[in-house]
Amino acid sequence: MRIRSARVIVTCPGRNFVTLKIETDQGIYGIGDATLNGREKAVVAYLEEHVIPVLIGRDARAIEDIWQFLYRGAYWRRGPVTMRAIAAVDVALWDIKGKALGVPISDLLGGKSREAAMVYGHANGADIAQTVDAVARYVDLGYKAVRAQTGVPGMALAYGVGRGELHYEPADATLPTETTWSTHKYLNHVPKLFDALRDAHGTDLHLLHDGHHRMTPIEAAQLGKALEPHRLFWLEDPTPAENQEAFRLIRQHTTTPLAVGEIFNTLWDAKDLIQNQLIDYLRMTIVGSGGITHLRRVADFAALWQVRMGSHGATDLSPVTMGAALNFDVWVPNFGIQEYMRHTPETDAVFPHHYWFADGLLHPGDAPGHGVDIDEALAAKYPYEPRQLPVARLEDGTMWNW
Ligand code: CS2
Ligand code: MG
Repeated sequence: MRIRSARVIVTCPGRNFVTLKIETDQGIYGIGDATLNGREKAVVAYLEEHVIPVLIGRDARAIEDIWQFLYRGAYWRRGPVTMRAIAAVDVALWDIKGKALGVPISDLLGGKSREAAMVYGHANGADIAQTVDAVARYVDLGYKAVRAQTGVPGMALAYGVGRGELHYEPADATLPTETTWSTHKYLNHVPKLFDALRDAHGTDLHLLHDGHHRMTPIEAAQLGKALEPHRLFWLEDPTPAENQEAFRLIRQHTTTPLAVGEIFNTLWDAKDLIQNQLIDYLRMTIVGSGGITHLRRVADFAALWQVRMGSHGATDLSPVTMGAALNFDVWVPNFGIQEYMRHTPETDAVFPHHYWFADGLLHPGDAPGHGVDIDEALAAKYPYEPRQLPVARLEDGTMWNW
């Protein structure tokens, strides 16, 4: 089964998505997601100029060899652009293999460890009362786990506090929106949110929180300590992880579980964090980390240190990634949780899929491959729109981590 053609489809049904479609000489095709939020065209060029030409004529069944060819063969390894391009090829090929054999990708990986994946939704509000209400709405929808973010007094546009309800989308403007950040104000306020949430919603509900890389290690340690009585499921991205050692300091001070990894691209970004047991959950996902072929190696490595997988699942990860991620989640032995930020109805229509939500769990469905398709005629009605992620500055104007 040879690769006959491959092409990139860019569509913006409310937000931009980059999809690679690979077709074989046997009429079977597969699709993979290559979306890099705010930098979409860089991956389009990488695929069109450097990857697609070397794919044509190759054996579509040789997933491992093609992965190694694209990773080692580029000489320039790793990075968000390269690894998304590789992921798109990899996922499309797993999709083709599943379709050719008539089985879902979870079967190719070794079969299901569970029927469905527990997911968490995003509750956010301009203030604590609104966030408490937003969490209630997720509980009513059946969620067992909810991430909670709140606006902070005196600080406009705190991270994670959206303008919409279920469909929060940070990449909101052609040029980056400038926001202001104060860790001091944030640290004074966030523990009050979790006091209110536990008062209102009790102790059974899993609560999560995302620090979005904004704290220094000692500030993160303070927050982790302050939140210990509320038994968070995790505190995410407490501090930037370029220096993996930074987490040692946080870990020495708090038992609040730590999660990191949505911007990681290979195992090398996470190796020290895992083997030194500095984290509890790894948030790497298929589209960011070179596809299923690499992520399953990462997961097996993490399992040795009891680190569980908690895949990134914001709206910039297309339904194609969600379909692949759910096949991965129901297989992976060291599964933790799956993030699930709902896509808009327009996006769901462009990407018809077999996964479905019930009682706080996402079910991957039993369709061959990953179970997600693209309606190309509909996709063509939504042309690319340049959009970028916001930036953050401290109150004195210093650039900070968004
Ligand atoms: C976030 C994301 O989902 C998350 O945990 O950190 O919303 C992130 O900001 C976006 O994926 C950026 O594109
Ligand atoms: Mg995050």
